[in-house]
Amino acid sequence: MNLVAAALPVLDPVSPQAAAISDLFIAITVACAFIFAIVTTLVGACIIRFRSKPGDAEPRQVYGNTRMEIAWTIAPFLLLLWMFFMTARGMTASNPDPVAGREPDLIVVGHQWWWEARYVKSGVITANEIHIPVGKKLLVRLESADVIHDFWAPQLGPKMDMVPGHPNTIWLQADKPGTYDGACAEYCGNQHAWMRFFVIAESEKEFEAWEKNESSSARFHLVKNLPGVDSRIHEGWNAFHEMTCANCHAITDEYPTKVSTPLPNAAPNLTHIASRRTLAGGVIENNPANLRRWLKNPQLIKPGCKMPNLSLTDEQVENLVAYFETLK
Ligand code: HEC
Ligand SMILES: [Cu+2]
Repeated sequence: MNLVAAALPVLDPVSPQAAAISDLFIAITVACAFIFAIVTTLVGACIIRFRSKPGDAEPRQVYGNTRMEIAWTIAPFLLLLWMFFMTARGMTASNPDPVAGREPDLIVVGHQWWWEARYVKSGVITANEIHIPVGKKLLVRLESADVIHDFWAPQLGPKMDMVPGHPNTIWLQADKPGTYDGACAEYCGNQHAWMRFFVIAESEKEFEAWEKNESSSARFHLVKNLPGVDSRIHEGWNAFHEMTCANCHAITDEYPTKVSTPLPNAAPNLTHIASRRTLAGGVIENNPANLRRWLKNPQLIKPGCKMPNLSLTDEQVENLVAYFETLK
């Protein structure tokens, strides 16, 4: 199953929208394979049956066959008509119209080269990891902050363009719990290939727990008051808020901060950075060693990305890593 999903996700759909695409793909592939088999068999049979043998006279010359010509015009016409209706049906089933007037559950914004996910009701903002409750059909509004991107989680539904100034909507649903890969499907600049995301489908309960944690502010204020806590964490907090980081990234904590409203969204929200699996659109796993490498010089890891090399000292990097590791 997982091997199939990895090789050809279209064969392992987990939502009715993706199943519609999968069914269409299979039906048309089978029909085409059938035609291919008939044509190759007939050509093969003719090559053998009518090959020239020594002593053959000139074969009988045939100048047309009305019945056959009608047949080979009508048969492909009917076949194309069938494909047309199958495709039209698949298109409607894979991308049903949004209910008029319904607010989206989720807004996903494509940025060069990462994804911002905003949960409309709870106000949760996260990046590159979209949690959803299993079996629920969520209406997602797709926007872009810069150029045209394309949202695509192959096992969950169709591709949909994210066009600057022209939001599109899509239904997002997963009927089985799991982690589903997604990627940008429209070339959008040099790090397009590292614009990956996950959709994590979990039970209603797990989803609620996740959303509750995400909507809480950073836990630094708790940690700070514990006796014996690493002073690095405090220094890291200072570094984040005193340097330019907070102009692009938001971390909401219960400390008076210089973070302005609306929160800066030029870069991923870091309030719960330590709970995410990857960094920078999936380019590296999220662990302290990689976080260190990233902060030391993001341009080495994701050349051209919109986070400049800030030439941090080793000391500053260590402090920031210590602080970020508390942001669960
Ligand atoms: C000019 C805006 C800008 C500034 C300033 C900036 N960053 Fe970033 N940062 C980004 C962008 C954009 C990304 C996402 C890069 C990508 O995935 O392509 C990012 C990614 C990150 C990530 C990975 C986040 C994730 O979820 O993948 C961390 C951690 C991070 N920055 C920390 C910092 C720290 C610490 C500072 C200050 C020392 C800082 N950034 C300053 C723009 C900025
Ligand atoms: Cu893109």
